[in-house]
Amino acid sequence: MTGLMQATTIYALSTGAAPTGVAIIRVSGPAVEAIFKSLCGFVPKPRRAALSALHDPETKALIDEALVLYFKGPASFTGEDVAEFHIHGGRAVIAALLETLSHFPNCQMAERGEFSRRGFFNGKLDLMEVEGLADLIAAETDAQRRQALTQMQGAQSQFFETLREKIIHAIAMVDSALDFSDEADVPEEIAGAARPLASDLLSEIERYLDDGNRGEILREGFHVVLAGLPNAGKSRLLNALAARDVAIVSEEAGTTRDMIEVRLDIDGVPVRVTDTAGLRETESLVEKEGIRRSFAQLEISELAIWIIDGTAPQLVPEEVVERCGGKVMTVWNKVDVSPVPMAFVDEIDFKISAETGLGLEALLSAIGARALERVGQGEGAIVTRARHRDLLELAAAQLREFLDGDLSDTELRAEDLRRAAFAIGRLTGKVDVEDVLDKIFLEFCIGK
Ligand SMILES: Nc1nc2c(ncn2[C@@H]2O[C@H](COP(=O)(O)OP(=O)(O)OP(=O)(O)O)[C@@H](O)[C@H]2O)c(=O)[nH]1
Ligand SMILES: [Mg+2]
Repeated sequence: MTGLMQATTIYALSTGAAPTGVAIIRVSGPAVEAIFKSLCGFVPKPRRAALSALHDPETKALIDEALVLYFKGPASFTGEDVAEFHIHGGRAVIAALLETLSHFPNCQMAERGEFSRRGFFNGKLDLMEVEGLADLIAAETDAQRRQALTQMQGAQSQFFETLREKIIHAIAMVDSALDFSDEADVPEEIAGAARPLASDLLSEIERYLDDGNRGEILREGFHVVLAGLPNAGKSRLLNALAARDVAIVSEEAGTTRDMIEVRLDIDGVPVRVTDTAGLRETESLVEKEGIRRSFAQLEISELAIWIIDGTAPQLVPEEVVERCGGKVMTVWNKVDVSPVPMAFVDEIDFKISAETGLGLEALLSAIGARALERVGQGEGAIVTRARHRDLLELAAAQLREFLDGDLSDTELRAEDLRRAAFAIGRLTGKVDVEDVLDKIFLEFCIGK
């Protein structure tokens, strides 16, 4: 596969949608030096910026004046020869250079994530690092940026590599027992010596897994659901939190049916707030479906905010308490027209007016505090995706099999450990991973 890929040279626009002040077109592959010679008339010194006119090799017409950079392989992002053309970011300029590049033999437009994919195959970055890079590009808040950067720099990869080496060490211990297979009890004793090691490894993995999903929640955003009876002011509150008009607000009960989500950045922590359909008995099939979805959202949320309509107050329904347990926060709305009566004072966490903005700041910082407590500032999470969790769980299950298994069957026990090592190896891509590659690299936009 690598051989085939190296035969082609790929190119793509690596910067955002035109027009921009500067646009960067990146090229990777064996034709890079030939391209420099044709377009610039020379090959720039590696890693030295040079100013050059770019000429179409066929018509000799001037395309643009550019800053050109050469990264000679393997000291490049992809591990191959890489060129960067920093051109003026106008649509026609970009189109002209891309068109010119397409005329070079074996030169084609890169697919999504193809630069990173080549980097992976050439050993420039492992899968955890690739995912970290994808997350860094997607990061919207500071905590997300920090988490992604740590992963891209290989912090988790190192943990997993050490873990895998220790498992391999345990495998070697069990395998060596096979040499004594004709002597009574000796193999069992030798293989048994690997048990404390496996048990330590299991505890370590369990520690990584038992993190309240903070890394994954930080990637996706801490999920807050606004729920309440119709007309409580959920949509008004969503608009106030988003500081723009995202949801329809109306005095008609049953306005909202579809989930509406806004993403907030509260002191660097990403928070997703979902507005839902008001919960009530209804004959409308559409509204019923909306309510079913409201409950589903409430259940998967990290924080459920129950909004009480101050002008027609009712306590949190039993069903909501049962389904959401300790994650319900009760908010009295419309305090501008209905102050909280004594009977409700102890029942509510916050009083606000979504209309006038009263109390919103306190509510927002309480949401932020909950989110921060749950996900942290983007430091220290080992597991940041379901993929990591699944593989670690698989490895843990295999270690348990080993610990619970019959030691006299040495070959089977070695196989348990081998499977555990394989699962860990798949995290960084040390072992055969074809099936996950497409999924990971397709997350990228073109030019990454
Ligand atoms: N006075 C006052 N009115 C409010 C306040 N918040 C919302 N309202 C009004 O209450 C009515 C209902 O508001 P919505 O935000 O549409 O209520 P909802 O909870 O989204 O309702 P559904 O989508 O039908 O479930 C509208 O007429 C709002 O203007 C508030 O803090 N004070
Ligand atoms: Mg609504």
